Amino acid sequence: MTTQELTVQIKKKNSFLCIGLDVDLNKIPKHLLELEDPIFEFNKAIIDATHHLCVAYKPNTAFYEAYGIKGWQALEKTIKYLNTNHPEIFTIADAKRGDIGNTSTMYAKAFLEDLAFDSVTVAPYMGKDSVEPFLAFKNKHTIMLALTSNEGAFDFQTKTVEGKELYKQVLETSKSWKNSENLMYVVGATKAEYFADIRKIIPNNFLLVPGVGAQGGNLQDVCKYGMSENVGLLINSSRGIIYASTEKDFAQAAATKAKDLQQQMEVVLNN
Ligand code: NUP
Repeated sequence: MTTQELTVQIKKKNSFLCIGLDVDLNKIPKHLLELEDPIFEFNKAIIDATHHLCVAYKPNTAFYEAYGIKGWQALEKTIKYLNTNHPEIFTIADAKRGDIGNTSTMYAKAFLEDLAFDSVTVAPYMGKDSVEPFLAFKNKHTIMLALTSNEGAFDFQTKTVEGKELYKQVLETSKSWKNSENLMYVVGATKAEYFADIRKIIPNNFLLVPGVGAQGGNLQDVCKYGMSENVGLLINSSRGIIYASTEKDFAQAAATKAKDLQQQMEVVLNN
């Protein structure tokens, strides 16, 4: 999917919501555990109830890898279900990969070709030759960590290196990489005060913004400082939506939470 197509979807649905599919078997409704593939059944029910309210889904691969082969099969079924039934929805494999070049190529193949996600998250620590293999995939997107939502972001990312904060170095340097037009960046919703500075460096790239909901980030602040001409934001909530209820009404409860965020986004888009 191209970013233009993504923006069309955002305007059509009045939403730039990304729903995080972070399935934890200890948190899903108990009746699903009796089914053969509880992870997929949970995702399917959430997708069926919420797809009209969001433009993206983001399974974090940790929640699938933790369940071994069954988890990986559930991830594969989930992305196939999305690509078959909702091809207009942007998909993100939140895997935070990145390694020496030939290894990164294999990671990129795994997520962008074999599983056929639209995008994958990547860590920038190993530099240009670890990220460019991901960027080589046409009409796919590499979402690089810039300023993350967690407390540990202050350990390295905001430290000054050669007169500039490290996250700014990451943003600036990556702009010169081959196929950098395929880059998006992760910026945490909990760091709203940094968005204006970030937009000075990358005015138009899409930002994946986790941290709304369970981590306490503020949607309005993110929009005020982070929105670009083409909207340029995908705001993610995982636990805040998918675990709204642990009863049989869980999918409907998730839809209610998603609708609440979508309606706030609609107000922002119409102003
Ligand atoms: O900076 C980041 N913060 C973050 O929470 C980068 C991420 N990729 N995430 C992920 O977003 C996190 O691993 C989880 O999958 C999701 C946030 O989930 P929640 O706090 O909305 O439940």
